[in-house]
Amino acid sequence: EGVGPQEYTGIKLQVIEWSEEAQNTLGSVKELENKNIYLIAATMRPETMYGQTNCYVGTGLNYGLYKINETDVFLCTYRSARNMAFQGYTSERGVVHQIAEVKGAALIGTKVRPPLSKYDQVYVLPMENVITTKGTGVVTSVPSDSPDDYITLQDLKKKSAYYKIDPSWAAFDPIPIIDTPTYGNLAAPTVCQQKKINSQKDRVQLTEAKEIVYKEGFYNGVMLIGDFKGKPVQEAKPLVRDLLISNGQGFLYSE
Ligand code: A2H
Repeated sequence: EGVGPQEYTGIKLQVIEWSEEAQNTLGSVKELENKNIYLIAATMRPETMYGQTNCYVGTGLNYGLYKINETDVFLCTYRSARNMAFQGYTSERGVVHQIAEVKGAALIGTKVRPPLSKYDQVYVLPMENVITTKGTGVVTSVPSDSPDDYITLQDLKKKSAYYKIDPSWAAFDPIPIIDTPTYGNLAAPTVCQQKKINSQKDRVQLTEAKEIVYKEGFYNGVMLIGDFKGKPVQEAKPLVRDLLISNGQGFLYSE
């Protein structure tokens, strides 16, 4: 990718209820009892958090549960937990304390609370293109403004049996959160339809769609919802990031 460090916003999605498989492996771990456990997603678009409809993990990836302090546990990749420890988020700087390990596949169907979203509970679902070397390995899904998130959700709706999910977990509709002059208020679905993108395997077209939707949203988008409704996206972005941080629902994460 580019030169220099990437600045993400870490988003805390609190676990409300484990999937059956996660419950079987993590339910008996003493060190997790009475803790606030969060899946940590890394985003470049904090202003889109009003439109979260689900959360994605890679089924083949390994995740850890890391002790942050006496009350909080973060679920993310080891690589990102180590970065967080060196960025001062653990009680002891640079020290990574892994409580347990879990495969992405076991997390599918876990219910989490996405900060700022209209939906107060959403599900963890599988995405094929989650890479281990970027962010936390957890991607929060905003299908209104991310072509990857939208087309993956469409795949899951169409082929729920193949992806081994309950159809109700993928039944959350995209939320209009940003208005754009060229692609309306659901830019990602609109551009995916215009480009006839059929699945998350259409990587080349998806890369183009991502670029188009990103530029249009960032330079010409206006917030339709939330604390900074009516403001241009460029202005809202740092304001929403700061709001998430001051609420304790997010933090700066770089790599
Ligand atoms: B973005 P960059 Cl609305 N694997 O957040 C694959 N994708 C990952 C990832 C991983 N390990 N970690 C983070 N990401 C996604 C919101 C969003 C994002 C919108 C629109 C575009 C967009 C909601 N999903 O990203 O290459 C995360 O999704 C377009 C690239 O470091 C993160 O921001 O810029 C973005 O990719 C970071 O990718």
